Amino acid sequence: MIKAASPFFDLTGRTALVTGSSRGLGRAMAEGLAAAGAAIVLNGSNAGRLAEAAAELRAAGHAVHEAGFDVTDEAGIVAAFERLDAAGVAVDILVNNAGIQFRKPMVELATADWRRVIDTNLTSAFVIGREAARRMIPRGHGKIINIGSLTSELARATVAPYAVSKGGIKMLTQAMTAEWAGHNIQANAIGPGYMLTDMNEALIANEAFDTWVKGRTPARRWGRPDELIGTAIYLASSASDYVSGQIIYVDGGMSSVL
Ligand code: GCO
Repeated sequence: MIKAASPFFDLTGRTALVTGSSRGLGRAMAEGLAAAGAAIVLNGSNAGRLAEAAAELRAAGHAVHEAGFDVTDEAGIVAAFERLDAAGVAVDILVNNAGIQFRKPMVELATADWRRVIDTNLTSAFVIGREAARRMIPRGHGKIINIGSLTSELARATVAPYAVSKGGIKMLTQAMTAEWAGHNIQANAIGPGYMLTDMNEALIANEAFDTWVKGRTPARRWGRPDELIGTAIYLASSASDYVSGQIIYVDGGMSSVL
């Protein structure tokens, strides 16, 4: 348990649904929110990985529920929320983390691949956010944390659908604020920089790209998934009750410099 430095950051009594949380950034944030006192609803589309992650978090003493749905399956999302309702599990904190990357020049990009990235990274955040908000509004409180990217602001060649989806995440966060802040729901985003994740494995292994990231990042290094935890706890806690529509970059300074 991370001893809360102040009651502001204590998540005891809250439940957090983190999409794509059986590995990578989602797993790290789920563990961090659990350590701050939250019960966790783990999500993933791979049943084996989800069960393994749930067992590991339970072994660490955390309260864990499992919600194995595909974030592009609207019926599956609705059914998962209905199962949580029936089990008396109220989602107080939603982290829309699930996402995929697909690197290809646009002139070679199939429309189906474009749609797959947009559906997984952006439309899912709307659908899951809507289902969560429908339940948060009558309860009078909620926290939504959407996971953006440096590409929420700046494009990079060969990642168009990903960048467009993450630019959309930034504006969806602001749209959620426009409609839900009056119901005491704070919607914010985290913009990770170049992080050491499976999704970036090919980039990390590429010497030229690795050199570029370290040269372009003022911190001169890649970020670790656990380095998102503090910002996730902040945005999930009462410390951010008057903060909404913001995107906080955890990027070693990359978005701040030319
Ligand atoms: C890429 C990377 C990036 C990072 C991250 C940067 O191909 O450029 O996958 O998209 O993952 O989103 O903020």
